[in-house]
Amino acid sequence: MERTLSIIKPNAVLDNNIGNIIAKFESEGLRIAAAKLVHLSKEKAEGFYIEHKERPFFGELVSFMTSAPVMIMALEGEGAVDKNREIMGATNPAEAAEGTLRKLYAKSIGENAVHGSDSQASADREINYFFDKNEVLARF
Ligand code: RTP
Ligand code: MG
Repeated sequence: MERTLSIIKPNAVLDNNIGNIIAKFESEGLRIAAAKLVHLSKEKAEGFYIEHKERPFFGELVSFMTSAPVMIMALEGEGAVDKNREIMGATNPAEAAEGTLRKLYAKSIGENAVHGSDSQASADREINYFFDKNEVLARF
């Protein structure tokens, strides 16, 4: 059984869409294995997005991700990494397919409602970055 990291970003939390987004994951067969609502520090957000450190949008990204609370989850299910990326849709909501979370809840390419790990290696790193081992539930 695969796991992936999902973050409901500040714009979707402020718009009161946490429940709608979780309902979509559950209806697609993903199960929540860990979850917390937190307000990220600048240091924690920078460390999470370290691979984008040299990108022109890095400052804007960190400032957005620390602007309000985020809901961080480990999602579990068959093919969880790819399934979550499919449910999210394209990074840019203008290119996201109908019915995807970004089509429904993103405001812009920056404020795009959700994050999802892009590979199993990223998922393992990202889940360990935010959760202690004993906070991620075994299959149930
Ligand atoms: P994510 O990591 O958040 O799941 O999104 P992603 O893989 O689809 O996109 P990625 O290339 O990893 O970019 C990370 C996040 O940076 C913001 N971004 N802003 N202003 C811009 O041109 C720009 N490009 C990317 C987005 O919030 C994106 O999700
Ligand atoms: Mg990414």
